[in-house]
Amino acid sequence: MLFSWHCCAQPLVIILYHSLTPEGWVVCCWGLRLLLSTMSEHMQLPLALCRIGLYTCFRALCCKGPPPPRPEYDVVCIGLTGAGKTSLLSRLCSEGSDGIVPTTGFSIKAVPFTNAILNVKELGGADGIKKYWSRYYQGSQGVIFVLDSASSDEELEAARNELHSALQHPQLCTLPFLILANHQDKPAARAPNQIKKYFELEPLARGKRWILDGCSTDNMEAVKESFSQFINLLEDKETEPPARI
Ligand SMILES: Nc1nc2c(ncn2[C@@H]2O[C@H](COP(=O)(O)OP(=O)(O)OP(=O)(O)O)[C@@H](O)[C@H]2O)c(=O)[nH]1
Ligand SMILES: [Mg+2]
Repeated sequence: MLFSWHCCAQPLVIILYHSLTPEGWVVCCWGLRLLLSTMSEHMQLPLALCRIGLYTCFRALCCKGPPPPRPEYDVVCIGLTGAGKTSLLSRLCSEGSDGIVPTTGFSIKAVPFTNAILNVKELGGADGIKKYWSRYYQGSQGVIFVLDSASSDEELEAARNELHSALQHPQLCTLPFLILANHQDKPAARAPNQIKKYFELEPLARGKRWILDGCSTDNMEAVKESFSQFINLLEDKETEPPARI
C-alpha cells in the first residue's frame, strides 16, 4: 500500500508541480474543495449523532441534579415511661442505645426513611409529664403510641387509658396512628392480637387510619417496615384506606 502510494502519487505530484499552469492549479484546488465539501456533507449526520450522544453522556455523568427532596411530617410520640420510645427512635437514627435515660419534657428527632423524614416529638411518659402532653399536640400530622407489651396488668390498663384519650383528643382524632406493642422479645409479652382485643380498638378504629404492630428493639427491620406503612398512611392524607389492625 505504502509502496504503491510512493510509486504513483509522488511522481504525479512532481509532474503536476512542474507542468501545471497557474490555471491548472486553480482547477486542482477547486476540485479538492468540492471533494472535501462532499465528504463533509456525508459526515454531517453521523457527526451530529455523535455530538448528541456525547452531550447526553456528559449530562448523565456530570449534570445529575440533586434528588427530589423527601417530604417531612411532624409526628408526636407518646406512651408510658419505659415503653421504649427513646430506644426505638435512637435505633432508627442509628444512634447507640447506651446511656438512654427517661425523657424529661420532650425531645425532637429527625428520623430519616428512604421516602420521607419524620420529625418526631417524643413526650416523656413519667407521671409528672403526662398531664402536659396535650400542650404539644398542635401541628402534629400523625401519632406514634408505644407500649410495653410485657408490663403489669395495672400498667397496661394505664396505657390503654392514655391511648383512648389520645384517640379521642380533638387535635389527634383525625390523624393516622402507629401503635407499637414493644418489648415483644420478653417471654411475658402479650401478642399484638391480645393487645388489640384488650385495648378494644375495633370500635374506635372503624373508618380511621391505624396500624398496630408488635415489635422490639431486637428486630429493627420489622420496626422500619411498620414505619414505612405509617408513612404510607401519612401520604394518603384524606384518602383514608381501611383500618389495618
Ligand atoms: N427487652 C427490651 N427492652 C427494651 C425494649 N425497648 C426499650 N427497652 C428498654 O426499656 C427501658 C426504657 O426505654 P426508654 O426508651 O427510655 O423508654 P421511654 O418510652 O423513652 O421512656 P420515657 O422517656 O421515660 O417516657 C430501657 O432500659 C430500654 O433499654 C425492647 O423492645 N425490649
Ligand atoms: Mg424517652
